[in-house]
Amino acid sequence: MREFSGSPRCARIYELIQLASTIAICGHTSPDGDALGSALGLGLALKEIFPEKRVSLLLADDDPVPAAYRFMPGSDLFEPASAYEGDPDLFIMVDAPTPDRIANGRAVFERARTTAVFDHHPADHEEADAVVRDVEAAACSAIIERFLDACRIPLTYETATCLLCGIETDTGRFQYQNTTADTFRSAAALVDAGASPAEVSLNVYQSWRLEYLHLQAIVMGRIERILDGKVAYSYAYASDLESCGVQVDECDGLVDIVRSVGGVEACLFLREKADGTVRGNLRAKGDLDVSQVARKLGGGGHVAAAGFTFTGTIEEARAAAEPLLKEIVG
Ligand SMILES: [Mn+2]
Repeated sequence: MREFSGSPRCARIYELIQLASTIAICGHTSPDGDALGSALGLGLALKEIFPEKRVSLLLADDDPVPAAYRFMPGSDLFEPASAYEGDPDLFIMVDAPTPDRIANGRAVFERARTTAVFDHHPADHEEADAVVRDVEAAACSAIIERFLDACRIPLTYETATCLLCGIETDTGRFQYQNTTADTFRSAAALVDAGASPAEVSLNVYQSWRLEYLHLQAIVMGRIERILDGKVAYSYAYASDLESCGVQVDECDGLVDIVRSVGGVEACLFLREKADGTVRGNLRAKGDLDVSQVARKLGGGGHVAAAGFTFTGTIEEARAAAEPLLKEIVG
């Protein structure tokens, strides 16, 4: 066994990895760059260093990997958790606080002999045998980078690219309040290992489909300042996505457009879903805690970036969220 210089909780997960012959790794439902990047970065590294182990990369949902993230090396290795029939020796949940956030992955989590978590979301309870939770970390991918470093598992171009994508997307290209010197230290280690910030940016932020940009124009055209100008608000109907020819998994960046309004302290973006519910995204630009609002509406997330799903119309979701936002913006 190699010498271990990480924290005791990291050491415990490394021990579980060494003991396991079959390992399944899964990130949260409706995966973003960090959920996919964390799972891939960890999975590719473990496959490389433990070729004798069977390492499976699972998707919480039955949907394919969103197009923007298919450039990540190994993204074709993902399989839907619903199609995974084994009982893995170890299930590693990444970028998700509790198994209720990993949709179909939950059943595999429950069948697994041992379980571990790497995550940076707040959690009110823990369900795994070993947990590395750092709510100060900008991205789960940064936690994985530190874990691999502590385990002295060398980074390859492939692993580093996936982890850099996770960090770059969860920090909004190093623009959000979660970006710290430690974030740059992790990113620097990944770039040293061969990852290219230009390659990640080109694929994630400079490769929009024209259809998406036209939807973005509609959302921009609807932005208004509410609550005495302290909150920017906009929305998209399911029919807008349909008329523009945009897929749901392309819409993650729309909230950032609303967030970019000068002088606001927070923003709310609502997107009507085909199933009659509304997905709400909240962002804070300063010290406000928008996760409180999301939690009161049945959702959750980080202090500065949170979300919820509302049953009803866009107008009803706005009416429910506005008074809760008023409480925090004063
Ligand atoms: Mn994340």
